[in-house]
Amino acid sequence: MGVMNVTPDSFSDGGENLRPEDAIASARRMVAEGAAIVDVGGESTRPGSESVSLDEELRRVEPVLEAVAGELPVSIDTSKAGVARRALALGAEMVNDVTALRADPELAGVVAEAGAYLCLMHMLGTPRTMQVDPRYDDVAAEVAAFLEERLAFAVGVGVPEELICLDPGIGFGKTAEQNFELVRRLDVVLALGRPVVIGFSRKSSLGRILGDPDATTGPLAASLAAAVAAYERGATILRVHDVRETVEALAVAKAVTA
Ligand code: HH2
Repeated sequence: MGVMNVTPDSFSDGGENLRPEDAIASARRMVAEGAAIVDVGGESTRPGSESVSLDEELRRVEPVLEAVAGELPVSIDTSKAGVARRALALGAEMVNDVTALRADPELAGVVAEAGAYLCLMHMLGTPRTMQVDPRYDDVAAEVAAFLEERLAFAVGVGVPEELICLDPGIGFGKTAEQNFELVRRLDVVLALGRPVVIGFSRKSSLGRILGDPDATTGPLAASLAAAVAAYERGATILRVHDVRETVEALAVAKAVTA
């Protein structure tokens, strides 16, 4: 899953694809490089970020979706029913909601009605507060229990279980140690029986383990190691910024495990 942030402020690529023509070219490049899906987002959820209005989010993503959603496999990274509805009408196939259907009461119905794929992600708190001293007794068990409940909720409102994937939400209310533990103990989330998404790409835990306690991003080589580690533990969807390099790394990991 290639990351396409049409935002001025995303934590690692903010501003890069704010012009629709740049975003459209990047989306096409990601698919050419081997992405199975491009995740288009118009709102940053980096630690400390404030939410944007529906109009602003639509203004950012609509021109990109109009150009590519009918042509490429697209997921819309949004928590807003209004954005999801427009994206699905333009041909997006999946809704990636970092709030796992908790933010907008209308989103579940929009996904169910469209027969779209759905990604449910774990987050502790909100982007504004989530990195303020996150605590768990057992991070893997608590994240899995949350995802199990959200999965049951989504199925209950009419989203077929076979269209749903689960994501422990790397960096969303977790310390670096908790993020690494979630990948180490991915079997706890995999036990829920759905495909697991991991988005470790460029995240600050990668910079921190390399020795910078104030890192806000992580380098490419560390991102590739995280993707391979997650793949080896059973993740089947890797959400990444650097598609070509990740496809190359995963090709080798796959050749070894096959
Ligand atoms: N991470 C980000 C955004 N959306 N969705 C899922 N399912 N999993 C993730 O790990 C995930 C996500 C944050 O990364 P990015 O999009 O690069 O940054 P920003 O939120 O600042 O736009």
